[in-house]
Amino acid sequence: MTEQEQFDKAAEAIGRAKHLAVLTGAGISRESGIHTFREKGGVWDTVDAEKMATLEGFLADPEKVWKWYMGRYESVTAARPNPGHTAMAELERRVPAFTLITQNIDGLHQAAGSVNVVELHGSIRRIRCLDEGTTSSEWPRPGDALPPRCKCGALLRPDVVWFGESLPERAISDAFDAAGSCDVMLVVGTSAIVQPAGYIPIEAGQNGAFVIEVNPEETAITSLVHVSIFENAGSALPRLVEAAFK
Ligand code: BJW
Repeated sequence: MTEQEQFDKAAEAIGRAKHLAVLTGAGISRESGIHTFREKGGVWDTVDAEKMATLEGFLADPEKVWKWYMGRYESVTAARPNPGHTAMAELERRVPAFTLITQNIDGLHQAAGSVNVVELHGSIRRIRCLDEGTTSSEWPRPGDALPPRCKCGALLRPDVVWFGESLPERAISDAFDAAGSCDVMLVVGTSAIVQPAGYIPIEAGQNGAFVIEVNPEETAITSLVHVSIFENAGSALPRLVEAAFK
């Protein structure tokens, strides 16, 4: 199939979808200025994931991990949604049933107007008490003592999912329910390396869904999807939505 044929097939499937599920990763926020993880110059090129994105790393040096997350919080809250995010919010308004599953912690889908968002890896816009599990959006202010502590005295942490930690139960069950019931799945801007998120499109495909991938590069699931659009999300997604509902 030519690139144009693949694009047309994807648009046709989206236009006909009764339940469309979308899985997004860091690539969809790249054009909002947020780094991806595993590309050259990505997050894991500059920091050690074992030290910064595991509970063990956090407990070994909570101040260092908090300082790093404070910087990331600042860049995420300064970022704005791009046309890729906006196109996903538009899809939600057009398709009869729609589930947006994201691995991103940046909140940019919600900022673009998406409502039904399943956050698999939590949100950098919330903090959580390590003991009580209670969450709040009261992020520490620049100059506050780090690490911040809960009123109960326990350490507070960013409400994100680190390596070796379970994903939020409700999010994982909503995501796999959608993979089991959607007729079309669109996978955008993820290497699909991290599990269990990377398995969601595979599950959808095994359940008979038509799986479309939008990514400038090949990924761990490219050989398993029905159609690949090798483009940036910010340019491909608005055109895809327009072509699907013309
Ligand atoms: C564009 C673009 C543009 C660029 N447009 N596209 C062996 C087998 C199976 C599992 C494991 C295993 N060994 C270990 C595990 C478990 C582990 C795992 O999967 N590890 C892998 C690295 C192998 N998973 C876990 O630990 C998970 N928990 C779990 O499994 O619990 C059960 C368990 C418990 C105990 C032991 C074992 C299992 C939790 C995973 C948590 C992931 N957390 C992070 C950090 C979040 C917080 C933070 O940000 O600070 O989540 S890691 C990071 O990766 C982040 C992301 O959400 C996640 C996925 O990354 P993503 O989005 O795919 O980004 P990239 O960079 O990989 O890809 C970007 C893509 O965009 C690229 O393809 C580009 O081409 C593309 N792109 N520009 C469109 N403009």
